[in-house]
Amino acid sequence: MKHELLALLAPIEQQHVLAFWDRLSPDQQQSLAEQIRELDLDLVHSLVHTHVLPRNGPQGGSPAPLSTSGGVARTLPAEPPASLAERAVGPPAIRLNGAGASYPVDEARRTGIQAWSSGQLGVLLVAGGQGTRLGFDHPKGMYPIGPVSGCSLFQILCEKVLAAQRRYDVTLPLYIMTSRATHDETCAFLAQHGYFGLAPSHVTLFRQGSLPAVDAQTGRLLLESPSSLALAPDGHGGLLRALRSQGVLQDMQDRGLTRLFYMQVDNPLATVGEPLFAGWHLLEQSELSTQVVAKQAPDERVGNVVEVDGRVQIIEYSDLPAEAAARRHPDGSLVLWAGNIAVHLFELPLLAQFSTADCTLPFHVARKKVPYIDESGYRVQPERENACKFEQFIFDLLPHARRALVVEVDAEQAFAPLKNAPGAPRDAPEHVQARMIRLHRRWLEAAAVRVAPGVKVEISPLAALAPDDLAGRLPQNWQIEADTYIYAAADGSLAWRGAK
Ligand code: UD2
Repeated sequence: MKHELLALLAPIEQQHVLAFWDRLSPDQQQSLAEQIRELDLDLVHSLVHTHVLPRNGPQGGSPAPLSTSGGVARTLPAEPPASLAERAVGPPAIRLNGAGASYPVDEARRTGIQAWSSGQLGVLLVAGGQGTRLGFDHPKGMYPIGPVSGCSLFQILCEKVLAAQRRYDVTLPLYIMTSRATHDETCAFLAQHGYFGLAPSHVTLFRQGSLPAVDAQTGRLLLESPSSLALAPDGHGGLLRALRSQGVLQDMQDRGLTRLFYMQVDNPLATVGEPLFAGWHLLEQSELSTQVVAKQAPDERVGNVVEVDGRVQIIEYSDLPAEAAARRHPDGSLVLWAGNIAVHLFELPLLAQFSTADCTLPFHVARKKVPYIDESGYRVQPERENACKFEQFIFDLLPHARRALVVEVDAEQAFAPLKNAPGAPRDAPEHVQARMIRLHRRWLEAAAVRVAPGVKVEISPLAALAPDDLAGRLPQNWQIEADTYIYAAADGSLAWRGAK
């Protein structure tokens, strides 16, 4: 077996990963061999020669052709972000005040209700990220974010899908993309909780691919242990590869789906079932629609939805030069005003068109600290960014969509991402919970409920997916004096309790 592996690795000068082979047990040898065989070694070679070695001076080789499994995969063109930024302007969009809309709101609402009721819409939840910034040693979806209930992100988002199914009297198949890092625990967690009321046959968990981390200087594959490579999820753009390789696209087509509502696991305010976004998406015949929020500051850590040469693109916050981010109009508003909140509506044909083996999204390279095993077998915990990790971003499809609609939403209602550990200056659990409480307090006060200052309130999506679901169902002259979680009793009536 070692010779077979050497024959694979030597041509791309990566045979060092077998340095400890002779000391490994048969099981360890088998496991390392499987990891090596699963790698697209042409892709790895191309990534190293395109993105790693050229950065480190003249010895970097010429970019090897990117060919996967013998075929030649064409990388979709991607201009460097800094040069894109020079020509970037704010995208045409449907703004919160209705400006930019070519159709009246009530027509968009009617059309959106039809879309959600059509049986052709599925929901895609991306949950493959490693969530390292959160410091939570389980998949992020398991984080108990509910301010009073302690419900996990998975429970809140699954209940939104279930609530939308009930509202529109339809099945909304839910697809959850996991990764090698999150798959097993996520499967067990959802099964253990009965998929939070969803029919198991309508919930599909599928695993995205992994890509290896390489040494940022030499481009050599890093070993996480003597018998395993340092691997990481291949980015949410890995969705395209997984749709095909995991048979998910076929499953969606078999169920008659034609579009997908896409959201991230870290945003409990994702607007599942909200009709306007879907309505405008259909009326404008958009292939890839994106929700944005008006950025509050140039350096806000969200992708920048921009227009360049007439095409909508996203320049990630980490790639946007500060000068471009800070540009303002004479009225003081930001030129690059639109923050990507990673809520999209995809037409399935667009995903099918770009999930074939002959083209692939551009790769983004991130320099990270990745622990590794050195030549003598010791585990090194690096002090600095020693490695390159490779990711693809699904939003790089935007410039390839015939029509890419941008719709502004109110962050207070639609966006509260959980990114960082408690105590961080932004996007920590306390910030997410505060925004959830503010939103549900507003819903209750709009229904003439008085909520005492400082009291935490939380409403389960099964009790209300939107404020109008509360009308006529709350006690008259209700005054809430203590932390309260409002949920749906078994008979569908509203019930409430304090924190457990
Ligand atoms: C993401 C967006 C950013 C903005 C922000 C809003 C990217 C690159 N940037 O920033 O523009 O929209 O979110 O909150 O997306 N994921 C996978 N597989 C992967 C990597 C990520 O499923 O291989 C999921 C991950 O579970 C999470 C989401 O994608 O739900 C975002 O991933 P991230 O945390 O790496 O992206 P972030 O927060 O830097």
